[in-house]
Amino acid sequence: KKRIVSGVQPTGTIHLGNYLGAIKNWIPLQNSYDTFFFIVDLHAITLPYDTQQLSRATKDTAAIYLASGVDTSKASVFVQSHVRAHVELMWLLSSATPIGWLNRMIQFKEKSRKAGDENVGVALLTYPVLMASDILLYQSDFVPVGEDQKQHLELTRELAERVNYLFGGRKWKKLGGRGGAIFKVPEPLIPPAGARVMSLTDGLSKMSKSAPSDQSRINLLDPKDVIANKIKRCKTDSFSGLEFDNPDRPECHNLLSIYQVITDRTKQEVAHECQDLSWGTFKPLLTEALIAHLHPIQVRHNEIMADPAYLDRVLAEGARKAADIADVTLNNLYQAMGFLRR
Ligand code: AQP
Repeated sequence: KKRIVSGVQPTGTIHLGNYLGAIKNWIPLQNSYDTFFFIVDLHAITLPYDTQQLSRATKDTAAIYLASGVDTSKASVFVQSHVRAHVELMWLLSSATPIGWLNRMIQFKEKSRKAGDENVGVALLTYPVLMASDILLYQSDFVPVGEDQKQHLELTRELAERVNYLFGGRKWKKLGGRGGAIFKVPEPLIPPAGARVMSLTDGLSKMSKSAPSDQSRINLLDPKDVIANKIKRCKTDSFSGLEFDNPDRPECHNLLSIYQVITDRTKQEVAHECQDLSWGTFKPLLTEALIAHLHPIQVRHNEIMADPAYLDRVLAEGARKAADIADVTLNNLYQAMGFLRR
């Protein structure tokens, strides 16, 4: 079976962008792939954060995975920091990562500009190396991510090729030239719709956990009245009718795209249904569709959070399965890099 890994950071609350760009797409993949879905808590400390919140947000995120349909009889669900190989591999990979590759990363540039100099730790710069470790440890074939992670995934691919070139050679020869690179070079899986959900208050910025205004995003656990209020107040325009792909109407494209994905319909169907609608007619439709989709997830999330022993069991089992695979990759690399092994 081909393998898939993906994760979300337990920073703030999971929003519709994380859900449509990543989590929702995991569900059908579990049936045909060997899947590993983790909560990337080590990534959540790259900017100043609240230590009181981290473990709660980690559990919450795990419960959202399960409530969204991740099935533990098919997928392994675990917490990144529970599998030590992630950090260990990161150190080895750091030695093969040119610093210029990291300086080029758009997310680093944006986040460091916003955070201010004294809040920018080395970890914000080296974040993509940890992300590469997360992926390469599992010899993943595909990584389902939103559009914003494309550049980090490209770096992962380049790093895999570089390590295979630098350290894989001797091993390949020993294997009689049968292949057997240290890392598999993974491919991104970017959904055709929902890959870039935009802010409700500005159709040109991505919906994001760290945006200061909560009005800019739908959180997966927002109660019904909050969802209704956010949609009621979200930014629109004064054109008549509704349409996709008009560059002068980014908010319109975004809201129609959300409606399309949340109702599991094609772009053509939604374009046809909405072409003559006013905002006043469309907004209640969108609100209803969001509530109908998110409410059952919220109910399941609450049930899961009410049974912490169950969640602990799932995460322990997931970490055990993940560590078995991760340790093999890590040991291979130690060996290929010439370390004395015990
Ligand atoms: N707006 C988005 N549209 C589609 N996909 C998105 N993702 C994030 N935002 C959107 C996808 O969600 C997954 C997990 O993201 P993450 O938590 O690892 O980090 P992020 O991209 O930094 O998420 P945020 O919410 O935008 O946080 P901040 O505010 O810290 O930047 C990834 O697959 C991502 O592509």
